[in-house]
Amino acid sequence: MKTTPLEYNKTMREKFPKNFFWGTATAAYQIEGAVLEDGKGTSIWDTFAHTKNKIHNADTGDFACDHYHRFKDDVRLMQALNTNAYRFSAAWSRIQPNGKGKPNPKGIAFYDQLLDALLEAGIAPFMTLYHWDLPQALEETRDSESRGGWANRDTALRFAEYAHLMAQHFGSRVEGIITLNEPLVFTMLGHVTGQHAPGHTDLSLAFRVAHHALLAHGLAVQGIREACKTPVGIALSMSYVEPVTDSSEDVFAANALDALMNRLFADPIYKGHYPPELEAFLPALPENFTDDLPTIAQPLDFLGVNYYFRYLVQTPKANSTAEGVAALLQFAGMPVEIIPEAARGNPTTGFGWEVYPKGLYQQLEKVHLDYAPKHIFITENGAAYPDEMRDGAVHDPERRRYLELHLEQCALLIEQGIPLEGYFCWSLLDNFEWAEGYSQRFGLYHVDFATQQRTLKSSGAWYRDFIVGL
Ligand code: IFM
Repeated sequence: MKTTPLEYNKTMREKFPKNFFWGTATAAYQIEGAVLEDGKGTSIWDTFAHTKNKIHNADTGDFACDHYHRFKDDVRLMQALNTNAYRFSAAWSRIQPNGKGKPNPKGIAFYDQLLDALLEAGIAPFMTLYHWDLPQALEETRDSESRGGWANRDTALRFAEYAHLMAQHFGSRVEGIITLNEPLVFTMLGHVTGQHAPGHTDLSLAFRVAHHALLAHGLAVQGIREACKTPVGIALSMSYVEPVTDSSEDVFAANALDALMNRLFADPIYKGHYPPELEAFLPALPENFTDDLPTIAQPLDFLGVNYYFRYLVQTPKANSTAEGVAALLQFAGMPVEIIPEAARGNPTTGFGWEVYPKGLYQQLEKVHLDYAPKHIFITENGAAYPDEMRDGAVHDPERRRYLELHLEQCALLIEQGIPLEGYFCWSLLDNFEWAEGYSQRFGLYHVDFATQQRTLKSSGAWYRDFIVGL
């Protein structure tokens, strides 16, 4: 007899353990708004979003989802989804307006109240300390060679102080602390391609920035451990990288891209060295960088993986001029051509990203073999589609299917004994999608940004029912 979709979902749901964390994820600048309230300092994203021609439609996060004023209602929305966990980030410049010194009591009070609401609702909080909104004052603090922000080593030391104070104050009430979100993305888009804050386009900065982010992470882990016993991890963006053929050239190209996209941060953290494939870049690292490697390689309690899509690559067929990350590799004699998503024959999301659930399995299996993290969480997974409100409802079957297919891979990973212990859907709400402004909607709840009305999408209703095994 044929299994109905409902029966199929029930069987799949049963593969997840009882204590699995079912969550949603957000980030401060993308949802909070209130960018100048209660003593908050400006961040590089406040500055960047107000710079001409940087953001689609000149959108900014000034109001975003107004979560700063609506967080209690938003926690009720999480409860209505049956989630038992929530991943959010703290805005560093709410806590330390200039990135250093005494904490701002009103900034602390906001996250205290958010935690109260979450704990009262029975939702386990996972706090990310840095989701890209560096205090502007640190971007302007220069080293002896006039380098600011993450290119300045001092930023790593400031981050460690901030992490320590956050752990002292909030540590005992959160389930997990995530030091950095997707350092690769803020390194590359913020410093190489210039699409994200602070908007630099300097290939030579990339490895310096990456190293300081890694050092910031390592020092922060030490500081957090001094202050509390809460589990600590990091959230890394990872995409399975596959060669088009198994020719040695294509495999070489895939390894090079994998080293840059998946191992630039994970290798130093888990193995204490940079990926051997990236040797050509070692001269771009700060002098004496090897002295920092033991600090960077602090043992972690968990690894967070943000998975959205894969890369399909080959060695370039003709002499091509590459851009962004591919240009970095080409520069080091490792030419890689990424096959356009639309040419791969699989469905793509509204953002143009290939829907490739199997890559989630393949990448996590690889992570398990390469690094053996004690606990793994999918700290982000989700899809943007051009949702439309019709007669008061948003019907988004493609997002539902995306979630279903990726959760199916999670169930398979669990069956294989890979310690996957939580899934955080990106995102709770439609929100400010960085350079894309409000044009890309990732939420399980639709947000009407003019009225701030939230409406559960049909994918959200599916996730809600799946969580309780309906
Ligand atoms: O919105 C972002 C998030 O801030 C970081 N990870 C990817 C998401 C979708 O692009």
